[in-house]
Amino acid sequence: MARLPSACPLDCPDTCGLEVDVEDGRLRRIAGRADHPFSGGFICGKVRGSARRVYSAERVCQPMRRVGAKGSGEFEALSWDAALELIARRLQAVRARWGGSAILPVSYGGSNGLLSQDGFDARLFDRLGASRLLRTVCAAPTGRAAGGLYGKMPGVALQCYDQAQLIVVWGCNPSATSIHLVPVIRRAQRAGARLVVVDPRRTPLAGHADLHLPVLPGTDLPVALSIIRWLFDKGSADTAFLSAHARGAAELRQRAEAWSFERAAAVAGLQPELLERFATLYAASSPAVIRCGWGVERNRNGGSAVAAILALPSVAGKFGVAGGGYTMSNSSGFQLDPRAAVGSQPAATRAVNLSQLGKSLLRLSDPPLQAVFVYNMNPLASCPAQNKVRQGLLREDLFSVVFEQVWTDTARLADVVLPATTFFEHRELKVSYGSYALRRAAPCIAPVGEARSNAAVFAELCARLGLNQPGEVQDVEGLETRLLSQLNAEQRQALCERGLALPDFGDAPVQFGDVFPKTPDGKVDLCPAALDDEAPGGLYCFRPAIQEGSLQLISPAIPQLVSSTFGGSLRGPIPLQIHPGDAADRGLFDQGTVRVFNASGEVVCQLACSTTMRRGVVCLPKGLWARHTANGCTANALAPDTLSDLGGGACYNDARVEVEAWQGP
Ligand SMILES: Nc1nc2c(c(=O)[nH]1)N[C@H]1C(S)=C(S)[C@@H](COP(=O)(O)OP(=O)(O)OC[C@H]3O[C@@H](n4cnc5c(=O)[nH]c(N)nc54)[C@H](O)[C@@H]3O)O[C@H]1N2
Ligand SMILES: Nc1nc2c(c(=O)[nH]1)N[C@H]1C(S)=C(S)[C@@H](COP(=O)(O)OP(=O)(O)OC[C@H]3O[C@@H](n4cnc5c(=O)[nH]c(N)nc54)[C@H](O)[C@@H]3O)O[C@H]1N2
Ligand code: SF4
Ligand SMILES: [Mo]
Repeated sequence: MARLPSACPLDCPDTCGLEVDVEDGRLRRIAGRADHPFSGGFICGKVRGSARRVYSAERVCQPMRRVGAKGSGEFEALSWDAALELIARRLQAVRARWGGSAILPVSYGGSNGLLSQDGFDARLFDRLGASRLLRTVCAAPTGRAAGGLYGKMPGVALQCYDQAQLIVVWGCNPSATSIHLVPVIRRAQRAGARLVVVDPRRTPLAGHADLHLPVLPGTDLPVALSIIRWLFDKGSADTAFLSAHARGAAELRQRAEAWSFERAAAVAGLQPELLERFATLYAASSPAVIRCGWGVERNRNGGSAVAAILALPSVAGKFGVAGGGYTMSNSSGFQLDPRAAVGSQPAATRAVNLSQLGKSLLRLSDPPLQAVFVYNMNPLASCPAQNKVRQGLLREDLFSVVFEQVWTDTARLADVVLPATTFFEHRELKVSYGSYALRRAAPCIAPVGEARSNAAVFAELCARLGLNQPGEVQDVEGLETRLLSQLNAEQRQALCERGLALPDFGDAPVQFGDVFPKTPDGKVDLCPAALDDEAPGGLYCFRPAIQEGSLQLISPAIPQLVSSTFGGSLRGPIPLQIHPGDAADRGLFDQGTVRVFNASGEVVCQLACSTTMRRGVVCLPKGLWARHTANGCTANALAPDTLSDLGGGACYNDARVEVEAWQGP
């Protein structure tokens, strides 16, 4: 038996170091690598058990071609050569008749690092002149807001949270989505730190918090602005910091002016006293750190809300000490660009917003989308407006390729399905976005069945379509060498010896001590003109919820299901969570079957009454597969394809629904 080093590249802030036991060429045990910082030897249950997924009956093992009607699930095997020839021919035909922009790559980045995304795939689609995909289903509004205020300033490292006196967990549920942060927070609490949680639900950490603000979804903006107003009014704003390091403070103050605690609390569905207690605690505590999560962004006000939250440490003067400041995404330690490494650049073609995939498949013209190539993503599970996505993918005149590890609901709708390797079967480089590390993983086992890596398949398609230029990088080894050449000698050595390299500034930067805003003038811009132009009504302009549907549906992660990747092995049914009072008002019973509906669709599922829910808000987790509900639809059938104020992000948590007892078909 061999014990091999690896690293988990899933879309998760923690990027754990792994050790993998392999016997007779098969995965036996997957565990955490004890000598790796932050993850320190323990990993989530999903990845610990992921050998089951690697060898599951649902694995795509060969290239397959549809033989029955679209969506019927009838496929026949074909050779790789025949499959790639078919795809190359169809893409060429679409380009000849409609132009390159009739082709759309559809990807997000489920388990993908620098070697399996934005390298050879980018070269293929850039050079075909395909439509450009705006990957907005996650992190687009947060990225716009954080970038606008601070440039890509590195945030507080998660392992430094035990140095804080006050920890604010805002729209984030680390118990499901960043498990290694939980023990750090609990340790800090034992040493006397206070914890505030801002979340519509009583999450596990909210249950341990000194203060829990159960805001209505989409109302963080007035909450944050009311605290900003109070800080200025009470003389608690750090005017010395603001005049030395920030621009736009007067403008921000003016825009916060309308938000008294009373008014913000009324909009957010809270007691005003809670806001005052929060503001007082924040002003009085140092170091104070805010972990802003992605739950804040998934609504019409998400971008401005994140901007207002990230403005708080500037206004209150919380920077310059270890454990003080904010964390959003800590991905800026390394600037490695696989697209540049393969010599490509984005084509100047039209942009298609991934959060409006369904609408784009159904309605785009000039030219209409004629071919989609799905990889690193499960759009039927993950995109809003699921019924439109399904209808779009079922279009008879659309040629669709799905390059997948397992038979997802999306794969079942494809014309051609290609088998993809998992990260146990291909090499990968991954920059963490929680702790600060670049990790490297070599393959531990041979590809299962005929699976191939993204790099191999996209490089081969580039070759078949004559898109390569002489002297360019042609394979994954060449790509990796190019990327590693951008590191310094010490980082390269650490990566080779320990599988892990740290950024120039180390792994625990102090904001305004070691790292500073990466804005053009090095200052915080509290009211950036570009964001002000982009947000409807201007930055920090609150847009009230659409008043249809008496309940707000949110669809955050749960521990077993942070994305759809592990949905295949999760047993159903998965219930809709509701406050017992909201259930009683509607004559609904715990564990009864209900119909959750709005104008976009309906979900038939079980009901679970839970006092972790607040009144007016129901919850059905993200990442569900058709098998998890009675009618095959999930939260995304109810999520609108409207866009957030910044970054064109998805508004999953703006869904408004009614719930009634299911009367049968
Ligand atoms: N192990 C593992 N971890 C992962 C991932 C993985 O694949 N594996 N995926 C990662 C990815 S892609 C992401 S984006 C993150 C997401 O992780 P988080 O940042 O935790 O985001 P969510 O799970 O969407 O929601 C977090 C919380 O926000 C609350 N919420 C919903 N709406 C609002 C609102 O309007 N305001 C406030 N204040 N709270 C709200 C929800 O109730 C929820 O408890 O997790 C990452 N973590
Ligand atoms: N309702 C609702 N929907 C949401 C969200 C929400 O809060 N609410 N959150 C959104 C968020 S935060 C995110 S990040 C997205 C995630 O949505 P997706 O990007 O769809 O992520 P996954 O569900 O993990 O699916 C990734 C797929 O890629 C495949 N894959 C993994 N590695 C490889 C590879 O190397 N090659 C190939 N070819 N395929 C591979 C996996 O098998 C998996 O099926 O979902 C979004 N959807
Ligand atoms: S906690 Fe995150 S990084 Fe660690 S093994 Fe699980 S998914 Fe991977
Ligand atoms: Mo995400």
